[in-house]
Amino acid sequence: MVSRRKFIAAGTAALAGLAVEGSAEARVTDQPASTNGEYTPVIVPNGATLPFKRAAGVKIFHLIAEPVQHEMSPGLNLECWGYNGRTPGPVIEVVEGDRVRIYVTNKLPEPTTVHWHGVLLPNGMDGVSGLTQPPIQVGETFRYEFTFKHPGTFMYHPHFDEMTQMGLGMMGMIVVHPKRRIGPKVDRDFSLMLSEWFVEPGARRPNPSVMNEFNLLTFNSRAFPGTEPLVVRTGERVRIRFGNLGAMDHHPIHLHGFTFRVTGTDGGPVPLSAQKPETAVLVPVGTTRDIELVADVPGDWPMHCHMTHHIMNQMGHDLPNLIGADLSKLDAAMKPIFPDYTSMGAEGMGGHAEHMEHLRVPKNSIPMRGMRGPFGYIDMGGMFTILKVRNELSSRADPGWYEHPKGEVASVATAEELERDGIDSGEKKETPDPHRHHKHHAPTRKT
Ligand SMILES: [Cu+2]
Repeated sequence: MVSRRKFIAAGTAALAGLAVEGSAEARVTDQPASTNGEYTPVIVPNGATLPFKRAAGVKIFHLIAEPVQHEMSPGLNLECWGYNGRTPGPVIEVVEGDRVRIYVTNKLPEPTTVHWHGVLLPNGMDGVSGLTQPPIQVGETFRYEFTFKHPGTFMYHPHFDEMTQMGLGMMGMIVVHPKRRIGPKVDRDFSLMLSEWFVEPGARRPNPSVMNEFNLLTFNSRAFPGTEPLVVRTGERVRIRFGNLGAMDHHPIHLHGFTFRVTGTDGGPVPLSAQKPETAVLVPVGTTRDIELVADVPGDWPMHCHMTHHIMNQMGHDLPNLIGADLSKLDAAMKPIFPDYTSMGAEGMGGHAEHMEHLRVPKNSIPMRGMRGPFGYIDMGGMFTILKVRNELSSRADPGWYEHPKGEVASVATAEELERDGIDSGEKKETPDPHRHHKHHAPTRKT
């Protein structure tokens, strides 16, 4: 029996008292990640970069490890752990050769450390509790200081109680721009952290102890429909940086509409001779991958993990296989007991995501939730977002749904077309209704 239940189965501390050494020109200023034309600043959908101050040839950052309130998608608010009020933590963005001093304050209920994944640095700055440093006790602030020697996409995360701290959201990306540009200039440079979570429907805290049953898969700790689209102008060169600090799963990230090349990993830039065209990139746990493409075709192009269980929201997996079963007797028997009972699965799962919007589900849960699109319901969630490519853009805000040129949308074939091309559809000949759809997919826009 498939029941509904089965499915449901900023930092606060200022940089006070920083000693500024050196000459009179050494001054501390609040500084956004301003580029002076050095590089294209990174864009963090649903996220932020970490502000820094400059002092005597050093960039000074302050990370605060702390519990955070986090909306994973509309309707799902969680108590996570992160940095500076968010998960993932803000992106640390620097330039090759930068010397940094990174203060880490621990406001968690237990010790922590920060490891700088992929960064080449002195051993004592590596952030491994017990091995290269003592843990940062509750309330303490540690200082890390090193020079970013090579460009690339790296990550930071705790190396203390990793399962709990990372399972609750403690991770972040590091972007090191090359001192001298490698390859063509990119117009848009995006950063996405891939993570996986288990949140019991209705619960407010992710459970970090599960090993396989992850039911929320996220880009920058947001599950579709909570993911902000990537908005670009037609013809722009786009870089997308992926990092994976999930516990167990590697993610083949697939982009529709384009081929791209993998131009970098957490080892650094990939030489041109080793770049090959791809449409999906596997991002294994504990690695980063940079891809680059020219967005030369306008439209709404999905970008998602190709593991189908990773584009669902809070889907239970201990379900019997009911494909093809006759459930009418079961439905009739259940109605007097549970008036809103609906068995599912005999004709596949399509449409049930939309149905879930109307069912009573536990508060603070998004079982199988998707989103209403221009042609009906998009019954996907999780690790799914949209690359929106437009000829005209007045701003970089979400431009809404793509307006397709006339005649460029797949639609029901007419009787004349079938006849013309000798296609026997097996259907009785009748005038087709161009707006006929599956019962759950009433179109909201005329095609
Ligand atoms: Cu995946």
